[in-house]
Amino acid sequence: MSSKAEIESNPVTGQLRALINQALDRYSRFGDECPRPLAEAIRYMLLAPGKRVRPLLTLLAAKACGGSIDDALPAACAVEMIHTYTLIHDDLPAMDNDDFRRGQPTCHRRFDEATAILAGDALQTMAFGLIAREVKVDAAACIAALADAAGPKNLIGGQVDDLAGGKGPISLAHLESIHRRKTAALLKVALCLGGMTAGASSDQRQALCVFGENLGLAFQIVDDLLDFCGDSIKMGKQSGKDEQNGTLTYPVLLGEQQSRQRAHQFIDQAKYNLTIFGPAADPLRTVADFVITRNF
Ligand code: GRG
Repeated sequence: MSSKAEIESNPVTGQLRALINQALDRYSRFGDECPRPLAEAIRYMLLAPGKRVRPLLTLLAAKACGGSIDDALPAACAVEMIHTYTLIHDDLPAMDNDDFRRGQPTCHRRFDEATAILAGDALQTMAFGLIAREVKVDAAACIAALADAAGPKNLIGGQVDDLAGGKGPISLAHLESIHRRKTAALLKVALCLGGMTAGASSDQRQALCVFGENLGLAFQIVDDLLDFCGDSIKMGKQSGKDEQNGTLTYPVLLGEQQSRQRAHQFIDQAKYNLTIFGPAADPLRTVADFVITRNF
């Protein structure tokens, strides 16, 4: 499974993506209570054709732990809201200054900078409100886990170091530390939240966490490789931006072939981390295969 068509036509991931898209649509209807340009900007990016990898992971983790998709759906959508806010803010002129995202003009290009900043802010508060209102088990713990992953020690801190690019230390350890925080933390918490909504055992939660960490590290190497040598049209965003922005990446540090090898190592390790689930985790293994073979 490597292309958009394949992820959509796969019976498990295709159906769940449709469910996620419907729920995101439902959770972002505001009526007259939200100024129209803000509501439009939020829905413009949230409902744009993203891969929905993170919410899929939440739902599939819940299933692997014997839980229900319905119970996990609000947490899954909350993770996608946080992810979408980071994309909107990352694309701003003050950060990566990108023109295209998810196959369409970036939020600040389609609207304006102030609206894009505020749409990102709104998505963040919507995510936490959604969990508080809709998650039935351990909502406070879910909020804390998501706040940790998205906060200064992880996602935001990783972004700060990423923006420093070539000005920071140039070593594999530093690059990996950025990837752990900027990318892997959100994939990891997406999985953990699935486990939490399903009442998973501590062994199951631990397995999901390490799976998420390894999957996230592979995900970011593949993202670096796609930026280095991918097809802008398939990806729905401009390639070559990392070099333009002086971003420290795997292909710059290790070259293309070694980067690919490292991504494969992380995926192999990630699949090994799923052993305790047996066949119940097969759909998660499918997502791991998608992560390493994706071309968008
Ligand atoms: C602004 C606080 C803040 C953080 C930004 C998400 C991010 C951190 C930067 C975006 C650029 C980037 C390469 C981030 C790493 C995570 C990543 C690979 C995001 C893209 O995720 P996909 O490929 O996107 O899942 P879609 O559009 O498919 O959801």
